[in-house]
Amino acid sequence: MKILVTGALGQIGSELVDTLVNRYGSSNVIATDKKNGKPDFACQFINLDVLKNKQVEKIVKANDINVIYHLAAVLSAVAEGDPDLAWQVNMQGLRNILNIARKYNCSVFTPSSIGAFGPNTPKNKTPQDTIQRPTSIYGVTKVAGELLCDYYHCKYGVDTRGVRYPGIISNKTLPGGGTTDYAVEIYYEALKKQKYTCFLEKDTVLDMMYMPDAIEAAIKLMEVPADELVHRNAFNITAMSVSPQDFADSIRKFIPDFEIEYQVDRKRQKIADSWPNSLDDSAAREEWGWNSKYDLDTMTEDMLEKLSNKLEINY
Ligand code: NAD
Ligand code: AKB
Repeated sequence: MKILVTGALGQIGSELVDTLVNRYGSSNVIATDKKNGKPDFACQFINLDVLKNKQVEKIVKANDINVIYHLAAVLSAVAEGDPDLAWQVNMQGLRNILNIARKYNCSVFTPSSIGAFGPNTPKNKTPQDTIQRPTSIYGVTKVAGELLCDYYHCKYGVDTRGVRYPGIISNKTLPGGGTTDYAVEIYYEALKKQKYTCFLEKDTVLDMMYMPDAIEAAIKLMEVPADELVHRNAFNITAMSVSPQDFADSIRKFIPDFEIEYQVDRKRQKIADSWPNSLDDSAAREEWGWNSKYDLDTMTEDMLEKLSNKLEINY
């Protein structure tokens, strides 16, 4: 197996690459990103813009790539500020990857999001197959991406797979400009200042997940035999359904003086209000054995421990 990861310097990619390297060996993973970072990966890193078709093809061909984790994307808050960029990267970028996957017989993992749902989607226990009329440009690209992946599978036989990730919480790389970013910032600020000003309202409930579960989901889905999948693209997955107030209560179990206040950013609040409160992930559980390990408190304990080491702040 030779794996290419796009968008590898992002929140998810930076941790997925490490796990892929541990699992499949450093010579079998190539990490790429448009950004010029200083990656600490134990595998090869190449600068790659997924909009540059010929470059993508050159790398796939030269390295006999047969699995692509396509993570290059623009997230919801940034997308809303630049819808043209979001369309280019999230749609044209995906299309380029799918065309190359078709030509070189690669399987492709592409994450969708809770952002693929909209205000008239059932809010609680949102079903796997339901109304999808998102009102953000991010959501529009995510639904279209889900459909495009289905299309490439049905029409050309490309082995496309994907999950609808909820907000992901992690401690290695900061999130890239989404609506759920508060759920990461809150831990950094809890350690640095014992205080956080949240940009969403205190009772805005959204699905969330700790990074180790998110990585496990991607790899597990890509390893399952194809004939066991009915919903191959865009599986609902979740680990917890929580509000800013729930995060604050959980943090207070470890940092009793922690305080939270609210200064609502109307643009991100509007996006959050259009997303579900909780997903029904039974299709993922039934078809490929999806199960999360972390709940809110076990995640909080681990986040605070890891961040306290990273930031060298005791609590
Ligand atoms: P991120 O913003 O942290 O990282 C995206 C990476 O893509 C960045 O490193 C960026 O430099 C790169 N990129 C942007 N344009 C590019 C281009 N033209 N060519 C190559 N690279 C480019 O995003 P993430 O959080 O790691 O998300 C990865 C995927 O997971 C995305 O599809 C996102 O929609 C999805 N997702 C993420 C979350 C989450 O909470 N992090 C939740 C749901 C879905
Ligand atoms: C965002 O907020 O844009 C992402 C997501 C849930 O897709 N974290």
